[in-house]
Amino acid sequence: MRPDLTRLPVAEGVVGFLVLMLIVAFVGAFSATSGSEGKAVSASPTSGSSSPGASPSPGGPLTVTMHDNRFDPNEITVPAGTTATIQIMNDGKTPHNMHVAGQTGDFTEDFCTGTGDPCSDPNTVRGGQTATLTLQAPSSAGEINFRCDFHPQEMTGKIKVQ
Ligand SMILES: [Cu+2]
Repeated sequence: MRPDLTRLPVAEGVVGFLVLMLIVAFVGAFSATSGSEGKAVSASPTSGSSSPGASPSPGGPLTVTMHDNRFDPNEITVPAGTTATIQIMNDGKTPHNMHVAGQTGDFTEDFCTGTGDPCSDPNTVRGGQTATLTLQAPSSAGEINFRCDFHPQEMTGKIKVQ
């Protein structure tokens, strides 16, 4: 009992000092790493949520479905000064086309026989067929009429340039 009593306080003191040093070292190391990790975690959600969610919507595809005899939708919005590609689908049984008025606001020729007006490609879209129309939107805001040359009275629409 007695030798133990004399040695233990010394041994305990040394061990205790070493343990204290280890605790200080670990606490310092952990606080340093957790601090940097905290910054990394808090920084990534803000940078990740801000930009990718907003970008896909403005450049989304423009689609127009042609029925017998109407456009759906019959009003399209296109940003000014951009080149828009419109995907067209004829969901009806009879042939249709999409013919956008020229720069003067008039339909320059029937069935897009000239080169002036933006028209669906192919110009005659049969039932079940698809087509595309590339439109160079003017740099200023306004409205452009479009129509189907097969049904020019009832099958019309409007492109809003914003
Ligand atoms: Cu039509």
